[in-house]
Amino acid sequence: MKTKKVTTISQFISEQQMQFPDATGDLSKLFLDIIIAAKIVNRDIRKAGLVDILGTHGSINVQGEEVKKLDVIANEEYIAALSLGGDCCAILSEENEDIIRIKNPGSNKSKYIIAIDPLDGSSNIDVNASIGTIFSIYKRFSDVHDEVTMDDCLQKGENQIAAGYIIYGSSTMLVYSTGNGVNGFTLDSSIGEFCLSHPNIKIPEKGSIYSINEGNYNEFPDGVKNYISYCKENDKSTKRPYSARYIGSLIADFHRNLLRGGIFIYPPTVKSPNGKLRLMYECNPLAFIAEQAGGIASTGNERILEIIPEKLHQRVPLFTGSKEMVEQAIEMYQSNSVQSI
Ligand code: P6P
Repeated sequence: MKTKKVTTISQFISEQQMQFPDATGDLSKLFLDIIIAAKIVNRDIRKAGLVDILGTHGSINVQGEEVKKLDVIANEEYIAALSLGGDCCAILSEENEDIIRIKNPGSNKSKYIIAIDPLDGSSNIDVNASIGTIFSIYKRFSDVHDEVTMDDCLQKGENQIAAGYIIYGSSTMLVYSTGNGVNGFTLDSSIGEFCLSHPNIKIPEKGSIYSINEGNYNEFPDGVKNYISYCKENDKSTKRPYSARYIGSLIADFHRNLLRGGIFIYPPTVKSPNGKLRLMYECNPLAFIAEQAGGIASTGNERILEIIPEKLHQRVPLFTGSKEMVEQAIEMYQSNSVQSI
């Protein structure tokens, strides 16, 4: 029986690095720090129901110990791995109000900054739905001998050196891009390695899945309501009505659409005029991946990757997925985006 060649993510990263003779290897080492944390978080998630780390942060478990929410634990594990690795100088985390400047010897001389959502979809943790880690990597502007500045962290998405996510689903996958296409790696727990399983991912130009929380329908702008009606119309030539799929976990909805084709929309609503999703560690990394896979990511009015960030945790609306579907949705949104009551 012909044995299938297995390419581990470490082998893949070093092969990629060899294409850049002047590469120092720092980015590769940073990726390996992320991979270590991903394996640790995966281990904790897979046993979450057994070791009483579900539930709300601060509650006391049967042993009288304080229960930490899994997303708090994930945050601590990513910060620990990135700090110990010494390959990044600062972290912007969804779980921390301010920038985490890493002072370890070596770290403060690193040129890389990470923006991360350690465990997105936390409301799904206790019901065993897929959740994910999302990350972006930037290069600092300021001199490595100076303190990391806010400007170093508030960079627009098109400055990303790399971006990716880990989805803890029916299998655990790491999907990332360094600007040369998108590749997916599935964790083979029997050898403890992420192995190349989805080389050169391209999102289908058209799809027949739309993902949006229709519970907020009455708060949507008219243009979004019109697009939802369009998705539901009977038209065989465009494979409508589309299928509605909404897991309520951004990574799960995004990943399905990336592989199958589809559109994900978190639009502005009356209550949240900038939508709910965060620019720096949700929309920017996923926009980078979407574009590298041939898709689109927009606020409905502008390309996500061109937004100049103003705040670390700012929110933006998100329309992302298959090129033709997103273009159609944006056209309908812009032609009639009167905010309806
Ligand atoms: P809603 C999860 O809490 C999350 O941040 C994303 O993962 C998900 O796409 C979104 O919120 C779901 O929000 O308002 O539809 O429940």
